[in-house]
Amino acid sequence: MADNQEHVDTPESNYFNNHPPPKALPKHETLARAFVELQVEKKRRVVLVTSGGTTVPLENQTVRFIDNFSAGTRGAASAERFLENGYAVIFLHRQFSLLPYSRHYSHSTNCFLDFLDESPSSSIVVRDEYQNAMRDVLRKYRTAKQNNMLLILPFTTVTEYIFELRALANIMKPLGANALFYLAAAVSDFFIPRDRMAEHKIQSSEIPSDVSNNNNPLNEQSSSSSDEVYTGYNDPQPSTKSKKLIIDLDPVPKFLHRLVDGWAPQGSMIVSFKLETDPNLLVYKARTSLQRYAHHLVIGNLLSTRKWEVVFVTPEAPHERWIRVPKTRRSKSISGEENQIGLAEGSKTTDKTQEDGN
Ligand code: PAZ
Repeated sequence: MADNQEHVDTPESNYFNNHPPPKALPKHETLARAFVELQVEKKRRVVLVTSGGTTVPLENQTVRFIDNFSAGTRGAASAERFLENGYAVIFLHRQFSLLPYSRHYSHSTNCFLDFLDESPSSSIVVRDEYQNAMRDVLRKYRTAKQNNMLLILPFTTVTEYIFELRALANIMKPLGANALFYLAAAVSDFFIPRDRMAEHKIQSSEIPSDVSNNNNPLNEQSSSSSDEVYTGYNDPQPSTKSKKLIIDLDPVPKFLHRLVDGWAPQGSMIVSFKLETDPNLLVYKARTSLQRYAHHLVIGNLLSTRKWEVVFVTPEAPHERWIRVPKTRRSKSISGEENQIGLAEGSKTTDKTQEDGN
């Protein structure tokens, strides 16, 4: 059986069998295969960094979708640290989220135009005060590109993400213990199965059946097959419709154990992230995840403090280790953006944090 085929009847295999693969997958696989072959030849370690949030479309021809929080800062910052530490990086990111290096000069808070000026001869130049910092970023970016150390691949939906993850893990098999998975993407836990998804834009008012026979939930609610309706209106009396949209989501099957038990190369290392908002839950959830999937490391973070502190939860003692950036070192980047803990950067910070008694 090919590694990317699922024949057993499990929630995971049903997911793959019931959803078409993303259109871009064959192209991404070709790029990834060539990239991995090169890294094997060069005996480099390769990390797959996932970054940004997945979407859950409400319609097949998608107008509306549910999104997951994540700007992609953690993933992009960590990718830079991995590159600086000799790793080749496959950067699987939510389309239009932050990218390694360019993140310093992009998005609304850091408009790249603010870094530029017009010289007396009308050429566009970088403003004097940003020259050093920008040169540094540019050199690192060029080095990564010229040495074929960085492969950037996008996803948008949760389904695309899962297909890409499986395919990339499979392509990374020849790397064996030289492969690392660093799963910082914020992946939705819920989705609408394809067979319950509206084809067209969900309507907020009833459409006469002679105009359209599409799957408007408002129309379907009055039909007898109400159990096939994935969205509907919360009013039992269609004549007094309250115009509420009820969305019925299924849990996304847990793919981490498939990654650990089958997709990932033997001997590879798997690091997952856990985001919570309730401080009382964070370590418990991170530990539970580690026990359930038996991978190597869960990095826990809270939404409100994620830029300054993370907790490493490991199977080995000390089991729980907090890494904090002391207040004095919460410097702003050249573009004014506050620094974010990346893996290598974070490890350094631990000692410093302990020295500072934080
Ligand atoms: O992308 P970002 O820097 O804004 O946020 C990073 C993060 C919080 C999404 C990441 O560190 C993380 O925890 N990812 C896993 C989220 C989850 O529990 O699914």
